[in-house]
Amino acid sequence: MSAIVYISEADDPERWRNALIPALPEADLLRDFHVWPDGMAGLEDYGQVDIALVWRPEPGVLMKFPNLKAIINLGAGVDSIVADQTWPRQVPLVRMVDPALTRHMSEFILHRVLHFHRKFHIYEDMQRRHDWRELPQAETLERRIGILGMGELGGDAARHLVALEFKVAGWSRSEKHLDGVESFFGADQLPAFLGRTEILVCLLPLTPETTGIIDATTLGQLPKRAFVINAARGGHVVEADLLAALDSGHIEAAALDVFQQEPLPDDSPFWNHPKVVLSPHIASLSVPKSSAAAIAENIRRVRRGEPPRDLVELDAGY
Ligand code: NDP
Ligand code: OXD
Repeated sequence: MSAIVYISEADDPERWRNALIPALPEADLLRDFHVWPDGMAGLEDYGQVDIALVWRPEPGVLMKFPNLKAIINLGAGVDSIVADQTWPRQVPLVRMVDPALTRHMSEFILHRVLHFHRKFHIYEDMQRRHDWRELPQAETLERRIGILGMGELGGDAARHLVALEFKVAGWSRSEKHLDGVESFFGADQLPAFLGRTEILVCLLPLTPETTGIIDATTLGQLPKRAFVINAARGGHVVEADLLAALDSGHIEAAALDVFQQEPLPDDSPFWNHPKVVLSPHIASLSVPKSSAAAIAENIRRVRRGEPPRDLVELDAGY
């Protein structure tokens, strides 16, 4: 007996069930797809559940299912799961790698980079003041973009920025070999990477090593009037340090999609900050129709006793 439990408050479970039905035709998902916590009535025993489809499950909930063969995350970042002290570490944890998720993130990064590069943060303000002037424009071929995190998302964003002929560098744990992208890796090379970066993009996973990585020290290593784009996790940024750097003018402007506390509290200084453009954690969104085939294939693999693809490396935490 096998069954799927869906645990997420962020999305409509029917979108996921409807996408999975054609992708996994051998399963009876009208019977064997249960939505936590209110749709569990048809299940006799939690021991029947072998697959958990999750997004930010509440701490402790995964422990209730003793026979899980895989926890499949419905997003790329698994930080909320690995932060749960009770998370069953012996169960394979799969993260989302999906072309639509990747594409949407690259769209977001391109949009924000171009916004700052072409000075729309200033032109939009000028419009409000009826100010018709042309500002000096930096040359694309000389504009230095730096991406923290060169995985699925950082790598794709880098490729798109290279296609527009920006000068692109990436920082990761291991060295990368991407056409047109200068690779920096490891903690030792972070200051040199930051020193050459005018527009900083964060696409790191949130781990103990990367928490608070954008702080007064690293911001201070960026050149004066640099820009910061954070589309990864709020925990990467020490928010008070970023606010201080914006207020001092060392950082010219920031685009923030993610925050320490989400939803962003009503009294957050970021809402009305003149140098901040923000969005409600929508840089990229999971698309059930696009990711259903890969999820179904992983379900098949674990049910056959094979390891799933896109496994999270437990020691690395991402
Ligand atoms: P990947 O696991 O594919 O890539 C992570 C990258 O970060 C790798 O290049 C890795 O290096 C690098 N990295 C990890 N730890 C370190 C470290 N300590 N020092 C240097 N580099 C490090 O992740 P994805 O690209 O799929 O996703 C990245 C993050 O984006 C997610 O974890 C999630 O938090 C966020 N995200 C945000 C979304 C949003 O809507 N705002 C949507 C989707 C994702 P190496 O290659 O050497 O291993
Ligand atoms: C993700 C996200 O990690 O949407 O996929 O934040």
